[in-house]
Amino acid sequence: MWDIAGQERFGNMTQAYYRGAIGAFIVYDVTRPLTFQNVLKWKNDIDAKVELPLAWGGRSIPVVLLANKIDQHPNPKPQKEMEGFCRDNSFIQWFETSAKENTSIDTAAEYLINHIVQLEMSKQNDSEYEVDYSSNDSTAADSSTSNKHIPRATDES
Ligand SMILES: Nc1nc2c(ncn2[C@@H]2O[C@H](COP(=O)(O)OP(=O)(O)OP(=O)(O)O)[C@@H](O)[C@H]2O)c(=O)[nH]1
Ligand SMILES: [Mg+2]
Repeated sequence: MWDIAGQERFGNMTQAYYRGAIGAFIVYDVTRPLTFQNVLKWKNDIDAKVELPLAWGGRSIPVVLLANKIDQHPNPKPQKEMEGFCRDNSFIQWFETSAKENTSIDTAAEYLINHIVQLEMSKQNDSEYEVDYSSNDSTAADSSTSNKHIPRATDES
């Protein structure tokens, strides 16, 4: 699992993180409207640089949108607007979360994982392809790092 830093200066490095990914969260901060403006930049970046394995149809990877820090601020976007935004921009779902208060984090993770499992189950029977997880990683500089967790400052809190 990779946690990509949001700063623009990391923009050119994203391809290495995305390689082999089969799902993603895009997190914005409801207290900082500018971060919502960047959501589509990240979605387009993901869609341009990674797709599902051929055996799963090779389409865009599922992406869940998280409106984070609802402990500090109610999400200023009405539910209808968020639903429309997700439909228009191919997010599979969105959740209001608080990483601080552990609100809806598990729910969001389970939603994405369930979606991925459904994709895998629906594709594996009728496909002539075998899913080869290693192929997506074959050009990584060090394939042994492909599953590592990046410690975050917030892990301890
Ligand atoms: N109140 C509140 N604070 C939060 C929440 N989630 C994160 N924070 C705080 O927001 C700040 C930024 O959190 P990070 O996890 O570093 O955010 P990030 O998006 O990973 O930032 P970059 O990696 O620099 O792009 C930290 O001070 C966190 O403690 C939340 O749900 N509620
Ligand atoms: Mg971070």
